[in-house]
Amino acid sequence: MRKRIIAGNWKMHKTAEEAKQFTEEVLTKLPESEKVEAIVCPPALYLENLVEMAKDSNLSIAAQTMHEAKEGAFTGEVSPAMLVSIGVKHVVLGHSERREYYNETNESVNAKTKAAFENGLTPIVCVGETLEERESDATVKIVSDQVTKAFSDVSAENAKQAVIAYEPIWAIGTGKTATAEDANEVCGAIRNTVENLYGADVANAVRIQYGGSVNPKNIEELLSMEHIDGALVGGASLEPASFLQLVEAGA
Ligand code: G2H
Repeated sequence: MRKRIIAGNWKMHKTAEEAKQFTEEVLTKLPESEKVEAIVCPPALYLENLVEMAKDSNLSIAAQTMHEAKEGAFTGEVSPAMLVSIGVKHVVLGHSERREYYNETNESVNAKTKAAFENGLTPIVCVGETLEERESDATVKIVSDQVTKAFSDVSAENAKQAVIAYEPIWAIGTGKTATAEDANEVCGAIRNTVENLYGADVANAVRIQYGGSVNPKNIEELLSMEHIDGALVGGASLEPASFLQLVEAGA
C-alpha cells in the first residue's frame, strides 16, 4: 500500500503572520493517520519558522523550488544544502509555473532531481500537458517524456522514493479539473513509464499525485482512483479548514 500524500502549495501567498496562524491551527487539528502524509509548501522565506513549528508533528514542510548547484553566484536562489540545513525534507520541482515563467526545462528539472537525491531531499517532480497538447492527443507522450527526462541518470533506489505530480496545465487555478478517470489514465501512463524505466517494483512504490483545481469536493473521487496517491493543491490549500478537509479525505 502506498501512503497517500497531500501537499498544499501556497505559491506566493501569505504574510509571515498568516503563515504562522495557518500552521498553528493546522497543527492542533491535523488527523493522526498512518494512511496519509500531510505537507505544506510555503514561500522559502517561512520555511525555517514552519519547520521549527512543525517539528515533532506529522506535518512536513516542503520547498516550492530550489537551485541545483551546491552554492555560487545565483542571486535570489536557494541551494539543496541550504534547505537540508534548516530541516526541509521535500522539494517541489518543475512546477508548470516554474517551467513557464522561470525557464525551467526537462534538463534543469533533471539536474534539480539529481541534486535533491544527492542531498537526501525527496523531490515532488511536476509534469503535465498544455491544453493544445491535450487536444492534439499528445498528453501521454508529453508526460512520459517529461518523466523520462526528469529521471535520467537517477538510480532505481532513489526513484523509488520519488513523488510525481501530474498537473495538467489547463486545470491549474482555472477551476477546471480533469475528470477522475482522465487523471487516473494519465497517472497510470506515468506509472507505466516508471515501470519501463525501472521495473514493476519501483513503479508500484512511486507515489503519484494529481494537481489542478483539487478541492474538498472533488478530492475523494480523485483519491478513489487506482493510480492517484494524493494531491498537490494550490488555491484550496490556503485556508486551514479546507487544507484539513483535504488531508482528512486521505486519512
Ligand atoms: C496546481 C495546483 C497546485 P491549483 O498548480 O500545485 O494549483 O490547485 O490552484 O490549481
